[in-house]
Amino acid sequence: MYTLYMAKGTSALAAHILLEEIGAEYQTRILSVPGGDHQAPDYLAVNPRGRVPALDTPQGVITENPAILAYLAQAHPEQNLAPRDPFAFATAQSANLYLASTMHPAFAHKLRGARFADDPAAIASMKEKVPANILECARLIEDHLLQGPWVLGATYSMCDPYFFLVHRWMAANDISTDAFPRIAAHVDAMRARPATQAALAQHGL
Ligand SMILES: N[C@@H](CCC(=O)N[C@@H](CS)C(=O)NCC(=O)O)C(=O)O
Repeated sequence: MYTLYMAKGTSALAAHILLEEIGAEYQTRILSVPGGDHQAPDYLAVNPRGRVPALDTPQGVITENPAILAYLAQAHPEQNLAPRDPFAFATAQSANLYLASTMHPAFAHKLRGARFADDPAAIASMKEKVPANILECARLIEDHLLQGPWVLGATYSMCDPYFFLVHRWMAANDISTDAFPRIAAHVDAMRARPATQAALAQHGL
């Protein structure tokens, strides 16, 4: 039995979709980020980083989206959600880590500028730059990372639930998927899957 610590509408959606895809036994603990639940002592005891998601597993807690996704894929090898060849696995990790280390932080500058600067003008300037940075990330994903129809090509993998967040980060910055046919087709293919639908429903989306 897994426990997914999540907040609705956040990047926890990726692990949530993968749990549904696997058909794993899990429960959710729903936190409110605006309500500050992620900074409350009982949650900091689970994840001292004070972020969601966190996944409690029979071996302990895992944090960071790419680590959670890779763990779930490797803990359920029969589901074929991660390549076994080292180079192919590294390619999958490279795609997921691009989201974790570049696109998600670029998005975070919209709301979390105060983590990077104190000067209100600097914060405003960072915020202003977010749509351009998200657009640049989307272009790289369209042209280089999303092979189509799935991220890794013909086979659905641990990367797909994470890349489903891309269009949400784009939409939050008023960037349409119209000029991004691979991303648009990926969104449609993801939405057609019962696991995605089940997770979205639990996020009220
Ligand atoms: N690097 C972390 C980032 C997680 C993260 O920033 N989650 C957001 C929700 S999408 C969060 O907890 N935000 C609360 C905050 O930044 O205080 C990961 O990939 O898991």
